[in-house]
Amino acid sequence: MPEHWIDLRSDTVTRPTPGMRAAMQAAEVGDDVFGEDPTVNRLQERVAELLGKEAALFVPSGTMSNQICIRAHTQPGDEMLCEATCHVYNYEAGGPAVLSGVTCRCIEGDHGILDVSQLEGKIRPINDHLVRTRLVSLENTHNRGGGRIFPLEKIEAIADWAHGHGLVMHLDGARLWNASVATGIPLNVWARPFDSVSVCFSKGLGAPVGSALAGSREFVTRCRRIRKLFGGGMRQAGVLAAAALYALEHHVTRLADDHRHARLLAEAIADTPGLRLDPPRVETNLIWIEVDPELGTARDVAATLKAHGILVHTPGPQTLRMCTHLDVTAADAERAADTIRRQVPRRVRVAG
Ligand code: TLP
Repeated sequence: MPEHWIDLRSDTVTRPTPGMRAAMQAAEVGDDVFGEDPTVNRLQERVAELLGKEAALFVPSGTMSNQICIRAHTQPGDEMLCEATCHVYNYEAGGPAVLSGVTCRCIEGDHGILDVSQLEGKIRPINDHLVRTRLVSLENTHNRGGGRIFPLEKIEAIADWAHGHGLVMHLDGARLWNASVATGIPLNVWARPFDSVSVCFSKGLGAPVGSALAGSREFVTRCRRIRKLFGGGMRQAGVLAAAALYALEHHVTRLADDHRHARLLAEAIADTPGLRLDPPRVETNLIWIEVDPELGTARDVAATLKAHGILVHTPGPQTLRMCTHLDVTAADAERAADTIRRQVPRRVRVAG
């Protein structure tokens, strides 16, 4: 077994750094269900400020954050418009249906990206037979879309259309930090078109736990009650908020390294017969790959890489995902790229 694993399965696998652990140990805490945890309050203020919103709320996970927002924006029998491969619909255990009684109308995008022309005409007329179209949910960067950045002008066009028709806009910004670092566009500009924004500290930023949602003060007050309903009220959560604050201070600009490492891996994949980047251009820290059946299955390729100390995710029979993050160094990325180039084609020769 290799001494040092290079874990590219997800950017959720990072472990808190010594600096982060020290910040957690030193955190001042109180009972956050009483609103008395000073570190949680500080984090919430900081997130609201970064996203240009009136208020923010610390929650245990990205899933809970998205689902609280959906619940707060809707009534049972409402409909949400979203992209067909989005996380909120596909990977949150049916949350909109189960937790909010909301139906999802999924619209196929281009690697997660929708154009306003695809939404036009999708609002149901007011009629006793019909669901009420209420909410548009977008994702930036788009996970299943290959870490693509949702172009700002497309978001703004969708928001103008949605608001013009009385709909509300939610953003699953689990990796909004990556979009901001890759484009240089500040977080508050990305967040402006949305009524609610969810961000995660436990992916690219490397915190062990935690997400936050942000919006108007009135919206966040309603979300606080729903957080309690969903069992997400936490007590001395300052130890976790301290990790998130530390990550905001120390781990945002370094996301550029993750993007550089992802491009390094993407070049190796592009050079490897039998592997195809999908989408072909890697914009942030996620790399989605289609495996030619002649090479084998995604699991076969993953097993080959595992034998050389590299772990990747196999979300589909012919689909692989690799993800760069805080615990993948430049040397790791180079080693992984080199292993892909050398070992994956050899698989075919051995198998053939
Ligand atoms: N994504 C995880 C898995 O759930 C697939 C991953 O490994 O990428 N929004 C987006 C865009 C996400 O990618 C994720 C997690 C979430 C929300 C949910 O966050 P958590 O895991 O904190 O509930």
